[in-house]
Amino acid sequence: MPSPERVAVVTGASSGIGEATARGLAHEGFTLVLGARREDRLAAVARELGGLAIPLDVRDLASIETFVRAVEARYSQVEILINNAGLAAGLQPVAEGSDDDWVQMMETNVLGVLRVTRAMLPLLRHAPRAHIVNLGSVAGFEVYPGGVGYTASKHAVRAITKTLRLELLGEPIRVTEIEPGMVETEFSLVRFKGDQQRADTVYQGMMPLTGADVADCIVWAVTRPPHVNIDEMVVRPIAQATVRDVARKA
Ligand code: NDP
Ligand code: 8X3
Repeated sequence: MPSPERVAVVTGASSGIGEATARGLAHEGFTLVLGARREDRLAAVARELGGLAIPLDVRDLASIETFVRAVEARYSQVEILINNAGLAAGLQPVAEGSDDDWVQMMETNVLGVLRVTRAMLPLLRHAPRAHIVNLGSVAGFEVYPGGVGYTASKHAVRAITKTLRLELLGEPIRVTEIEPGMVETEFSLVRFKGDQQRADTVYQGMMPLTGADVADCIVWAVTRPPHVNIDEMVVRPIAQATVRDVARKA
């Protein structure tokens, strides 16, 4: 039976790593609050896992505020915040970069994490111990041609994570960044705007991580004893050494 005192909020829980993390946290007995834009998908996950689904667009401040008010109406404290909602849009060099793509990535991956964290902090501070987990990426410390909007946004997530760890020092709030390499989710389909064939080529001839592989790392980090802070965790498929070095079979 989930304890109402141990609430975990997962943004971007309608697919991929967020959905898998929600599943892992439910298994550990956390009470789930799940946010994302695709309400039908989110409701299905919440129904299956017994959590609360609340529509959330992390690009929209009013949506974040409504989301947090809905959490507050139900729970007095939140123990875990998983800042997972995020995306890549496009793969163009700077010279051909799309403003819309850059704005979408910055608003989602950077401002979204900042605004959700700011809005959730009072509830996290009400918990006897809390934990913020940010989904960074190997793109937070590596770069590749065409990836600038995404890599810049994930470099920013790294800065946000480190800043939070300094600002929350002395409080019982842990701060962790998970930095995955290639994970086969809807990530590439979103990046290539629905082009399934192009998305499939990203993982051709190699075995990528799954959302569940990354969720395992997240669940492990949040279930360490409260005095143990996993600062960051880099996790890649064995076939990937860097963002650009991937061993593929013909
Ligand atoms: P998915 O596309 O499968 O999932 C992304 C999730 O983010 C969806 O649930 C989506 O929900 C949500 N989301 C996107 N935009 C918004 C928004 N504006 N408001 C609320 N929710 C939003 O991809 P992944 O599971 O792979 O991605 C999850 C995180 O992991 C991202 O931060 C990504 O950058 C990171 N990551 C992914 C890697 C990979 O290779 N897949 C590697 C390293 C990091 P909805 O569309 O319903 O709103
Ligand atoms: C996703 C990994 O290599 O596509 O965060 O940037 S990569």
